[in-house]
Amino acid sequence: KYIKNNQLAIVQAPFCGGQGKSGVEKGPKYMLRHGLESNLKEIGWETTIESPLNEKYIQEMMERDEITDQFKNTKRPGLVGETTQTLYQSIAALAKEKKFVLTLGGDHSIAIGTVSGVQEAYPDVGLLWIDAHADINTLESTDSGNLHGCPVSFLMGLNKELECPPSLKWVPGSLSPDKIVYIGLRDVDKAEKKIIKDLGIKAYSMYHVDKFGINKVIEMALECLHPNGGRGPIMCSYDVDAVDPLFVPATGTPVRGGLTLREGLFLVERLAETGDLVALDIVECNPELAVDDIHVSDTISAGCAIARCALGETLL
Ligand code: HAR
Ligand code: MN
Ligand code: MN
Ligand code: MN
Repeated sequence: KYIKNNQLAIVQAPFCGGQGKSGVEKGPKYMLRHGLESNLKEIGWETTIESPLNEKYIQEMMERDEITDQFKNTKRPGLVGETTQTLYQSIAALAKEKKFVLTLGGDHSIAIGTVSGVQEAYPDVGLLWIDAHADINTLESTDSGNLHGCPVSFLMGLNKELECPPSLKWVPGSLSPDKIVYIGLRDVDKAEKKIIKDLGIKAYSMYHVDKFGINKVIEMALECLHPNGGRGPIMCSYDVDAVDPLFVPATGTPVRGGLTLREGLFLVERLAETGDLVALDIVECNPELAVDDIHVSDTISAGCAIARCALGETLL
């Protein structure tokens, strides 16, 4: 009921500036080369490919050095701020046109732009963050200085009272703590645990997946986002490292003990079933970190399967 005429915008976000390993910017190209667009057409979507970050920009990005672009401990805030603002503007427009927005990353810092854009079209959107990591470090709490570990703190406006790099001041930061739910967590920093606890954010770690099973976990998560059996728009920001590295080896920060591939796909199959999913990010596929071709194809086919299942592909 939110999406008009099965319109799907596939947004390429080939960005690696939120972390230190190159190769993650190749995610969109690999997923498209795997046949993602035609597979989505086969299940009924009218697709367009959007590339808001043009070639020249990407070239400049790769050449930007992190010595001049840093703010306290954080790396490349200028680059991350500009890139996410560009994505934000493009995605806000697409979502307002009532298109489903599928964004292919790129590292997870791009979610600063994607979620802010989707929120502009759907102010009450509920966000499911599927990840091994909580990505909620603030400018003060981040140890690594990598902004892909911080997008949720920007989306929630947690850096507003801190001294903030000018490039990231555009972020509305209006996501409230009861409009996000985590699933898949298993590598959360001490400072992040405190933020999650203090703000009362709902989080289902791998402990909860083991304890309740994935079906119960997704039902509880959906209930958190739109309580009392209510309905409303849902966005999913899916970091492929939520799935166990057995199935998704080519990613920047793999953590063992993750979701099985079926659990990872079931989550998005269930989201598709609600009919309320309006946007999806798939991030952190890094084909250059694969040690062999099997690792590349495992990772890329998992990323594509997540997209297809979220967009309604069924087993039967
Ligand atoms: N918590 C760590 C940091 O802030 C590592 C998190 C980044 N890794 C990710 N994000 N892939 O999901 O640096
Ligand atoms: Mn992440
Ligand atoms: Mn992660
Ligand atoms: Mn192997």
